[in-house]
Amino acid sequence: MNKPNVNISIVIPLLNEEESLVELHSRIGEVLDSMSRPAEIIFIDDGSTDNSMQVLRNLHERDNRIRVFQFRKNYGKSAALAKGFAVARGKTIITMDADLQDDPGEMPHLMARIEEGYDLVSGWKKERKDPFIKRNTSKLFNGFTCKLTGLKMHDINCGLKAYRREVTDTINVYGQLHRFLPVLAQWEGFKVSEIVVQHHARKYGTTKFGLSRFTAGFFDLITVLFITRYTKRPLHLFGSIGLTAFLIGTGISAYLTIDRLFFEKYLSNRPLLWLGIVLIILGVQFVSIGLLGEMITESRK
Ligand SMILES: Nc1nc2c(ncn2[C@@H]2O[C@H](COP(=O)(O)OP(=O)(O)O)[C@@H](O)[C@H]2O)c(=O)[nH]1
Ligand SMILES: [Mg+2]
Repeated sequence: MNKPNVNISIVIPLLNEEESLVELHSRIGEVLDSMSRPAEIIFIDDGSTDNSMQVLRNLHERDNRIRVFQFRKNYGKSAALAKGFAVARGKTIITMDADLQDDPGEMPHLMARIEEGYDLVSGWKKERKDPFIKRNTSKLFNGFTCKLTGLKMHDINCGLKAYRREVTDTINVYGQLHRFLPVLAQWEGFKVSEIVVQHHARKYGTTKFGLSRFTAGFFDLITVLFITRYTKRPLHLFGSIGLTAFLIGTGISAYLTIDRLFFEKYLSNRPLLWLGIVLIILGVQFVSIGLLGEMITESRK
């Protein structure tokens, strides 16, 4: 099969967006025509239970730039993006939400920034058209993540992003890590930038991420911190927690031992004894986990 010469791959993960797809496709089509670059539009249907797949099939018949992939069941946005990245053939990959909240008209601006020499350009929904709670929790999340990771951005999880191919080939998106792609990219040494983009209110359908996004986001932040800071040296993290617990436990036990031996104080009614024992055991366990981590890292080299 001869490889088509594709310059831009647009990757769109979606779940139950039947009402938006036709309009989205025609808006993307208009913008692509004005950009006159060879492009492909990759839709990844992540186990939709509405008519999305039928709508995509119809679009595919009319436009040969479209490629459609379907998951048997819902695997999540990260898995869908990973699939899109794996099959994309373009030099630049642009991702976009399917719900018409992201504006395809921003694609030329993203491309311009990539051509300035950046590896990943992310949209910044400066004027966000989302409900109050979401706007503010998201602000908190962004501020917190930036503080912990050293990234200087306002809007980490915007669906609209452009990547140089090398970035998508390098970073590994799984679980719910799609929220942290700029963090992972920066960690790999890529140049990350952001531009202000237009954002629209949701026109059709409903949001797919409910309250669970908040707890999930928190755990993912821990994962990301762990991956970016400590995977290469797990003993540094587990070892320091373990050593601290062990030393405090030993201190408590030493104090109780002196009390018992020299001051005849009995230990049967002293809850502190338990704390000392627990801390020593925990300490040894943490150090052992760290050592196991080191062995796993070493054997994967
Ligand atoms: N692949 C995939 N896409 C999803 C999933 N949930 C949402 N999406 C898509 O991700 C984009 C953003 O989702 P949306 O519900 O609008 O989230 P919000 O804008 O943050 O409220 C839309 O294009 C959705 O269709 C999912 O489980 N899997
Ligand atoms: Mg949305």
